[in-house]
Amino acid sequence: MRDLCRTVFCLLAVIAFISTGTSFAQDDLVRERPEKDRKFEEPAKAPAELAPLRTFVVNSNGDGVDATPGDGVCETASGNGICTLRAAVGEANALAGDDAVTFEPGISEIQVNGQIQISSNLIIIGPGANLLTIASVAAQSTTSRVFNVGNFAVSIHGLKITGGFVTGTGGGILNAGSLSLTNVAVDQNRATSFGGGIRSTNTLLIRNSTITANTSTTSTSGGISFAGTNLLISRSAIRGNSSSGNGGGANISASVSATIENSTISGNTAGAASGGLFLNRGTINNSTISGNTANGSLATEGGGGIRIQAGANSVSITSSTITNNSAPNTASGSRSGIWHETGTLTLQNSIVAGNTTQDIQLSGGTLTDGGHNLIGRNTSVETQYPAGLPSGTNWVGTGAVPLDPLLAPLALYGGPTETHALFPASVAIDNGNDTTNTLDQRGYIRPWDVVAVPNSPSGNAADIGSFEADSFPFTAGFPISGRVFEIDGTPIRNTYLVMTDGMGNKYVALTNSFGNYAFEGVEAGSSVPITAAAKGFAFTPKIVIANGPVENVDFLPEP
Ligand SMILES: [Ca+2]
Ligand SMILES: [Ca+2]
Ligand SMILES: [Ca+2]
Repeated sequence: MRDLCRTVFCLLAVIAFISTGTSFAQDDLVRERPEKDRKFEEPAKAPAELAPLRTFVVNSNGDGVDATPGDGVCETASGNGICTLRAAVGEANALAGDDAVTFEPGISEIQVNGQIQISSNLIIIGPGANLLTIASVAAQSTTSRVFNVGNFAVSIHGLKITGGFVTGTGGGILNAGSLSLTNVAVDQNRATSFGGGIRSTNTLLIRNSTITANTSTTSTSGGISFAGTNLLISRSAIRGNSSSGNGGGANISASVSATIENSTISGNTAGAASGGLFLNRGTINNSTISGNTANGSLATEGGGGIRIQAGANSVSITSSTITNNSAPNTASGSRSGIWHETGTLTLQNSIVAGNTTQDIQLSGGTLTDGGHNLIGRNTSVETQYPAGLPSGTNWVGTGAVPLDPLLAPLALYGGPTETHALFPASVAIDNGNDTTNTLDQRGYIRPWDVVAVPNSPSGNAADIGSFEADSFPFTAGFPISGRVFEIDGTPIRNTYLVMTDGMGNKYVALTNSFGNYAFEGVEAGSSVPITAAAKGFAFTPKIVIANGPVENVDFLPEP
């Protein structure tokens, strides 16, 4: 390992050694396991084939191309040592095999004039979405997005993508490959056509990320346009995007079975149908859909929160909260919360209430009750949800006397995404039955029994919706540990180690007399930079990905 570190492959070899995934790209493509399983995950050994993975370290905020792609050296002119992001990706594209790109500390913004084309398996590891911005400064054109990802396995961590304005699809990112985004912000990009933020025609996995304020100026899909086969949105926010056509937040093609979990879709606006989501197959679990608007006035438009429309589909909504969405169109009732036209929708342990004028418009298809729901107004679904407090296992109001779920405003009440907290008198508390989740949307323990509140006789003390009242966070984080020692093995005591999390919070550890240090509870899946400082020594910072407990993150002084 130490010999390896004298080569240009040093940094990534270290990262590969200390990471616990089977491989970056492949591991990122594995579906996330439930929190309760990951908690007990044992560290895996990094496979040998990761050792030769090349890393190019961006040391310039310039935009020059690589002088000689394929020579294994990232530099914009022979011998100048200047490695830009564009040069690093260009060099990686020219070389066979997987590559990685990291950034020297202190680089906070890189302005790119024209898209960066990725045509190789690649991992890009930034320090955090709040610490590094990749901004497109090109004039609007067909190539003025930030990244164009070809059909390769690409994962991007810890940076912000902004400023793209494309004539065509995918304002921030156009993806034809297997793309994984973790701790990434896609903010304020525009496209004239599909996908102001992202357009994907292949696999797209979004974790711990935000897709905000993107616009499709003359078409559909403000935040995300998805027409691939595998879509995951987890622990992420899709907020404040807009489209002139359908799908303010996301427009997901009819054949796709999407998984949306522990996420918030809020404040998105469509000029036509589907303010929050157009979704026809898949699952929405432990999520919040709030404050979205579909402004279309035609008979074929509406669906403020969600529109479910295309053919013999099947959508399951569990432990989610759908509120405060609106659709002014009254062509066939007001389609404010959920507009369900075809296929089967199963609703379980969810709040659909407080949407502007109507909660569910059933215009066709089959609505299946999974029990333990809170329906504010049962207009259009009186058969499936007869009024009653309770009505079977459900709590159901009417158009004349709506049931108020007593939700607090959408805000951060813990966890990575905004939720609606429950006021203490809400009937959602302890009247639920959540057999899917061991945590609520925020990552707080569920079910949590409020002793003073009677539980639903057929439930498990879970709350209805995505928020568990009176609960507390489950720390699913992992430890990171290592030693600091001299080349001859002498431990260096009293070395300060500083770790920065994705929110920019700094944590400090001090080595003991054996040179050991440890950080506890590092957020699962996060990539964190660690710096070391000791009197008389200089150390190269490391970036660690906490996919499990990480040991042997050792620091040796620079010669
Ligand atoms: Ca080169
Ligand atoms: Ca409870
Ligand atoms: Ca109780």
